[in-house]
Amino acid sequence: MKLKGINVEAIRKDFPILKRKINGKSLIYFDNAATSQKPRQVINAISKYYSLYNANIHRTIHKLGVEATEAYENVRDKVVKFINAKHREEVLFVRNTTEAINLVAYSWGRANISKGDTILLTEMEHHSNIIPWQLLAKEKSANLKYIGITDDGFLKDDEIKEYLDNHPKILAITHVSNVLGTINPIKEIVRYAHKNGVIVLVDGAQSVPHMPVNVQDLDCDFLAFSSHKMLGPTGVGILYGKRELLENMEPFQGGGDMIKEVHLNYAKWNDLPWKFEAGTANIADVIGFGAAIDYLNKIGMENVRAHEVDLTSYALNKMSEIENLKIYGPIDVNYRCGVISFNIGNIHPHDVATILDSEGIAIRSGHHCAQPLMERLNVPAVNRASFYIYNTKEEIDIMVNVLKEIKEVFKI
Ligand code: 7TS
Repeated sequence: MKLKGINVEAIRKDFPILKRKINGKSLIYFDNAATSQKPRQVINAISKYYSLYNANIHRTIHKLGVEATEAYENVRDKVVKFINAKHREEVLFVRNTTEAINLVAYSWGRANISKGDTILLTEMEHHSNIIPWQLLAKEKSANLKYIGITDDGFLKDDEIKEYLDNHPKILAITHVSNVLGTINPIKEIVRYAHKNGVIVLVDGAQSVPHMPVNVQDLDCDFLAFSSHKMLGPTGVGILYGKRELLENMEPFQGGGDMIKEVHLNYAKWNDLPWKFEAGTANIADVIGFGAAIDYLNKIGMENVRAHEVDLTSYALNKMSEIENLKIYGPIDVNYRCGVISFNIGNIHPHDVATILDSEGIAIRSGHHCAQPLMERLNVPAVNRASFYIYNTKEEIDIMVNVLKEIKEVFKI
């Protein structure tokens, strides 16, 4: 089962959950865009921290505290390398992608957005890259504008240019759509945005786990992503920001660790990156995230991407053979990730997901926290199968067979 550098059989042995039976069937986990499963290396790293060197960080000189601080800060270095940031001060630990975007909307947004300014988004954003900007726009009487989508699931090129030419203050855009799977041409968009003096925040929640992402190459100003979608634990996210921007931003939250000195009536902020890490950090899960990065590095992100391209083109072919099954998003796998959203006739997605679940197959159905996109597609909901390193073509065959049975039962 060796696939373009990936030994899926060996990988699967590292994931204890894949041994589970669901309704007597082997679990087929196709809900990776929501959260990925965790290998034993990640679970063990968390357990080892609590068993052997649990202590608070950045404040103690005892052995356990030093070990915990080193382990936590080592993970920052791993993230710096993983996304090729220029400086370690540019990588901040937060709770998730959502918190990373809220941090920018709060700290950068409140200082830089004024009445009448435009915040540019796209119609394929996840709610977490819409709501923080809606809150900001309301507070500042600013405008929101959305780049539209073609029927093939791409951003409209002419609108990208037209809207950027009108000098919005910021473009907040997803790298990969969590519904359509579309990979947006971020590097080109950033270049065009910068020509117009526009800051760009990239939502990397669905890209960083699945392909090589290099912030210096993309030249984006901010990048947000979550550990839990890339083999790591929940409760850890990353905000990358260019040093100069972060230096000029006020803190997001106040409290311990983010200060240098505090007096009764004033305080001085800590250096980057700690200025933005108030309170006791999620130490254990950051350490777990480090193990996840090690795991992905061992496979190689090029190989992760190649495996998913292979699975996705296989699934797209098989699924397109099913009459009345509509697939959303680009058909060419060069422009899409391993996320396949679909509907079968007018069968409600929750019915499809329930029947698949009875066969041990986990997919997601619903609006996928992208209601404006659902409105654009003119559907209330879709089914979504999303793949990762431990998935196989055999699993896709099993899903496709059940989908065919569903079609028969519903007489579609
Ligand atoms: N941005 C995108 C593109 C996402 O897909 C998600 C989560 C988020 C942001 C938010 O990430 P969080 O870790 O802060 O929650 N997407 C999904 C999904 O598609 N199904 O469940 C969560």
